[in-house]
Amino acid sequence: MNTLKTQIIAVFGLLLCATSASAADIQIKMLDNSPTEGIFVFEPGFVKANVNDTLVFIPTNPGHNSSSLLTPSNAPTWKSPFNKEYRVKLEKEGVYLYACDAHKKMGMVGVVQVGKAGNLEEAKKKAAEESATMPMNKDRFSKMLEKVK
Ligand SMILES: [Cu+2]
Repeated sequence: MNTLKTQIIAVFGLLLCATSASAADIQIKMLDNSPTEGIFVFEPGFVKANVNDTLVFIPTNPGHNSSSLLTPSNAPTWKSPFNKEYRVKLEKEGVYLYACDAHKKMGMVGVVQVGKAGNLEEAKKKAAEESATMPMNKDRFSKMLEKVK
């Protein structure tokens, strides 16, 4: 009987762990150069997250920041200081676009999908406007947005 009780308690414990699979920190490095993605990148550039996850921008190389270009309606915008670790909590569903203020023109941009991408068309429009001003890597936004499902 005692063994059964122990087993039941153990199963309950496991269930609790599984259902409270809680909000995650998602690290995004700010890099001068990536062997796979080229120069001036956020890595990973595309992130799929859950509501209440937190983006953590890591100043792996100096000279970068993170600044939102588009957030879902009623989600706050952000603008991080340069060369500082910076956290953005994702409390609303939708697509987020952001860039490094110093290197946006070089395509240092990123896309985050949180839950359902209700504002995808708006995001694509904004991304196309921004991409049109980039002399290089103007296909980065569209490649990332293709991953939004
Ligand atoms: Cu930068």
